[in-house]
Amino acid sequence: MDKKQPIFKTAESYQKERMFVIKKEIDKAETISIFIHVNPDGDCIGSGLALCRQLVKMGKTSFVYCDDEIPDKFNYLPYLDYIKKTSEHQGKADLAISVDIASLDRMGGGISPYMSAKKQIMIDHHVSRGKFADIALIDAHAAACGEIIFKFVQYLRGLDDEIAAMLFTAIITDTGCFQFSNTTNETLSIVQELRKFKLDPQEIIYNAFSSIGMNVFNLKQRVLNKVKFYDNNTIGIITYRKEDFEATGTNQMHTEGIISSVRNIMGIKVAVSICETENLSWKISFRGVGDIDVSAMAAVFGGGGHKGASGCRISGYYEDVLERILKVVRDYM
Ligand SMILES: [Mn+2]
Repeated sequence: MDKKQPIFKTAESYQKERMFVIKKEIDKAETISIFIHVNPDGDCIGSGLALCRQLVKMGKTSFVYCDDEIPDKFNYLPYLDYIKKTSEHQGKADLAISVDIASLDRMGGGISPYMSAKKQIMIDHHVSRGKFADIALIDAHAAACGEIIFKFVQYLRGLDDEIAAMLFTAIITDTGCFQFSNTTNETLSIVQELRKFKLDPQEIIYNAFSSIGMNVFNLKQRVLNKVKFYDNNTIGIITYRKEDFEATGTNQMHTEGIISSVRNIMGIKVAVSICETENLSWKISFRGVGDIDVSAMAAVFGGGGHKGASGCRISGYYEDVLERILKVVRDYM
C-alpha cells in the first residue's frame, strides 16, 4: 500500500465534508452575497462569477461584490453585470461567501455587508490567511481558487459552458498560464475537464493574459527602464511612482503582470515591485523563482500569499522602504 494514500484520503474527505456542509447552508439561504478581493484579478473574478452563476441556477438571489474596477480585458466574461459595488448591497444576506480572500482587509468595502450576513463562509487557497468565517473551505495546494470552485460546482453537478470559461480564466491567471510552480497535475486535469465544454482557450488566454492596451505598454516601457538590479542580477526591483501612472493614464490596476518581465530574466531569483499608492504608502509584490518562498518575505511586513507570489503594504520614505525590502529578500534567499 502506498503510505501516502491516507493523507490524500483525509484531504479529500475534508473537502467533501466541507462541501456537504456548505451545500446545506446554501440550501437554507435565499440571498447569498459573494465577496472578492480589492484590485480584483482573474482568479477572484472568474471564481466569484462561477459561484454566483451556480447559485443563481439553484434559484438563489446572488451577486458578487467588489468596489474596484474590473479590468477591461475581462469583458468577454459572461455574467459581468452580476458584479456590484458594495454600496448597492441591500439588507442582510442570509449567507456571505468570500472567495480568494486571505485576510479581511483584502475585502475592502465588503467587510460590513459580509459581517452583517447571518453566516459567513470562506473559500480560499492562500497559504497564510486569517480566519473570518463560520465555515472555511481551504485548499492551500490549489493553484487557483478556481480549482476549489471547480470541485464545488462539480459536486453540485452544475458545470456548464459559461462556468467553464470563468474557471479557465481563474486558473490561467493564477498559474501565469501554467508557467508557475503552483501548477499541479490536478490543475491540468481540471483544465482538461473544462476544455470539454464550449470555450475558446486561445481567445481567453489572449484577452485575459496576453493583450495589453497602449497605455499599459507605455507604463511598462517607463518602469522597466528604471528597474534596479542587485546581488549579481539575482534580485530585480521595479518601482511605480505616482508620476508614472499620471504620465501614462494608468493606475495600480494596470501593473498586473509587468513584474513577470523582471521575474523572467535569466538568473533572477526574486523580483519585487514597489508601487506608490498614497503619500509614503507602498504596495509591495514579490515573485520568486524555483524553491524560493516569497510568502515568508511578505509575512515579515504583515502580508502573505503563496510560495511563488506574495504581497504586503509598507509605509515610509521610498529609500527606506527599498532598504528594508532588500534586507528581508537577502535574509530569506
Ligand atoms: Mn487566487
